[in-house]
Amino acid sequence: MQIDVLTLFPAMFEGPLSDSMMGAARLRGLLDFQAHDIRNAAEDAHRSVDDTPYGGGGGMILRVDVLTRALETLQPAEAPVILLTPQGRTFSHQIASELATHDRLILVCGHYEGVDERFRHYVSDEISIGDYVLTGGELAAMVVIDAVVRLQPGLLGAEHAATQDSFATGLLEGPHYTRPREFRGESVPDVLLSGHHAEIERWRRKQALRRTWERRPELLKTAPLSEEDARLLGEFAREWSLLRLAGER
Ligand code: 6GU
Repeated sequence: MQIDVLTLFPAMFEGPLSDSMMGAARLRGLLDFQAHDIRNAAEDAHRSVDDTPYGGGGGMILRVDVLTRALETLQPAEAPVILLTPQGRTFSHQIASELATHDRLILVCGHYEGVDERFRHYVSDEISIGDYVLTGGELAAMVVIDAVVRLQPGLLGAEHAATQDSFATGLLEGPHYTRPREFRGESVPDVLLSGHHAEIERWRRKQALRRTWERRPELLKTAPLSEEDARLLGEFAREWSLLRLAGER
């Protein structure tokens, strides 16, 4: 997959996209990443990319002529152009899966107070990574890139296929354990040491349901659930109301 980013701060991407899984994806040819400096598209002597807003008010606005010139150095390209902005649709696993189906993405990082409104006609999508304001779109772009690239076939081993992820299954994952078997008096649950694969799978499903029920109950409305799942949830609900009656919750 090819990902191009238009940014005023290309150096911000160096560490995050060279290390760990993103670095591995690039070495293995699963990610062809390039950051392009928007300032290279500036034309005046001062290489200015932004200006004060018409009508007054504070802050600086990225210029539409500079942004489109930067974009057109990458085009024509059959690729979605995604503007990172707190006004975009909120990023999710579903959006990551959708973006992962493209061969190429172009991400544009907004900065300062925002971009000239007329630039919106040149983008196909606008994404935010949550309801808080960052100083620029770069960190958001890196979040999107990480979530999309880790879905590329061949990056994760078959054992940790992305299909088992929280949000792919619609549930949070249950607890995980590794050595040591006992730590400061706390042991690993016996079932995990039993070698009974079917029982372990049943236990894991139950734990995932419990954790989701406790922490993100709204996910249960849309997660695909079996009859056995529904029965387990009924069990938790009864347990919980008993605890409440006993004044423990
Ligand atoms: Cl995409 N950009 C900025 N500046 N702030 C954000 C964001 C994006 N997503 C959440 N906050």
